[in-house]
Amino acid sequence: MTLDAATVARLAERLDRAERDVRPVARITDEYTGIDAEDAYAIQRALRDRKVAHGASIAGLKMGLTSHAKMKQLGVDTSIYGFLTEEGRRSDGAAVRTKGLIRPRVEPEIAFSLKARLAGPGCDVNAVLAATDYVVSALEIIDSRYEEGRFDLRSVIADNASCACFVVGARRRHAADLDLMTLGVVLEKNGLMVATGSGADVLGHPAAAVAMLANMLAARGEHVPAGSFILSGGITEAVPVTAGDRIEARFEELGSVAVTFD
Ligand code: OOG
Ligand code: MG
Repeated sequence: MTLDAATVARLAERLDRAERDVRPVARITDEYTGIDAEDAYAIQRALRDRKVAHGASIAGLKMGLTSHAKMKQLGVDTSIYGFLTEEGRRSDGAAVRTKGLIRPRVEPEIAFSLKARLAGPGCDVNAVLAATDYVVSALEIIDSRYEEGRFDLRSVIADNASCACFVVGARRRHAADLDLMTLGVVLEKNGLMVATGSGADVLGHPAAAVAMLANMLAARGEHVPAGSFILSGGITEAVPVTAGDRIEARFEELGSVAVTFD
């Protein structure tokens, strides 16, 4: 940790404002070149506290950079996490305004809703499956609040892992009834297939991403609360969208989930 509390609060405010005003800002590491991951998560935490103070409620958490497709797209090999708000939740078929976003991209994900808390260290796939109420298909809409440039993990962690909003499919399934590893997905943009993948693309098993989340939080003395909704990370690379686009992810067993942009 290299930043003081006042700087952390100021940087969180800058990112919050960039999102609200739809106006990208310079990467935090351009100004603070020496910050570490702890600084970045402290800024993310301050951003979360700010949003809650302004009336947002926390829906859960997201894992990011959990698939080779995403890691390759961004040139990194470390997974990260962020938070989800209820205000960011959309239902299947929702229309999202591109005017409210900077450079939106969409990725298909498998989401978990937890009935019990999850705490690390030592959390594993079986513990995640035992704590899961249901799994459901999802699309995450990501939108970096930074000006275009090289990808930088610490800046992205501070920017809540680029989360903008998320669309949740209608078909809830018990995890025990499915093989989440071999469960396939076809991603379509405007009716044309753009990517395919399966649950195994996410750290070998999407529940492994949720376990990693619990273990990462344990290192900070935190846990995943019961009732949390969790995005386990993009299965394929993210697809850029503009007004008029429609994205649909067709999941085996979990059905389809779609979003349109206007
Ligand atoms: C970072 C967000 C990563 C995922 O599912 O991998 C993420 C980014 O792509 O800007 O949400
Ligand atoms: Mg994602």
